[in-house]
Amino acid sequence: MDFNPDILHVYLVGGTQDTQNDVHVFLEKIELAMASGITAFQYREKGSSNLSTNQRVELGLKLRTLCWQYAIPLIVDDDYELAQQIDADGVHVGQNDSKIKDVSIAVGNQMFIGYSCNTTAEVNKSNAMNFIDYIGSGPVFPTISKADANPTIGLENLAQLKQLSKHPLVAIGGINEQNMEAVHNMGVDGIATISLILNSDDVVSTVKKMKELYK
Ligand code: TZP
Ligand code: MG
Repeated sequence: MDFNPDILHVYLVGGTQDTQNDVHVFLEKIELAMASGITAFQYREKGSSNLSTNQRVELGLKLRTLCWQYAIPLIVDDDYELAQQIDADGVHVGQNDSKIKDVSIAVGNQMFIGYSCNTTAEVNKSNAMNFIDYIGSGPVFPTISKADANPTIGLENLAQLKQLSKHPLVAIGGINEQNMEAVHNMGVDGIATISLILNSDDVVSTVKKMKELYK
């Protein structure tokens, strides 16, 4: 799949650790989010989650089917071998993950590549990497969803990173219905979230509000 920056608009990230390790609840919530109009989905199963490698592939293939059904790109966090096994459209790499160049060599001609960049130094380096398609920056605000999250960057730094980046930028971390408009106003290409959607009591309405930002 060719990379289109519009897929970043409403970017859901999640794994079974985000639904109390309940695979059925996870799949139900992801499908509801897809039916509600999310524009991308990243399967991010943490190393500490209960799932074995085979179970990740099995679940990944179900997500693959759902993403095709709803015409939503499937991105895998970090694990490019899993991404290959489930025929993902993209892979997302953090600064502490697999080396970005290794990922690019392994899957760069089959998949698009996202890269987490949270400082001006990281964005400057990423600007020289023609093989990446977008960057992810955050956490913008304090987050409950990532135990090892970096310090928050805040709105002003986010706007600065966006101005500096040659690549489209998706913002992540602590984004909620109250602050998402302010995040959008920083000029970012999309909003990525775990809990705003997965913990929402009304997923349809939450996704609708996010999509309104990019109308
Ligand atoms: N990377 C930076 S913050 C974060 C990730 C994966 C967690 C985002 O979760 P939430 O619930 O949207 O704050
Ligand atoms: Mg990662």
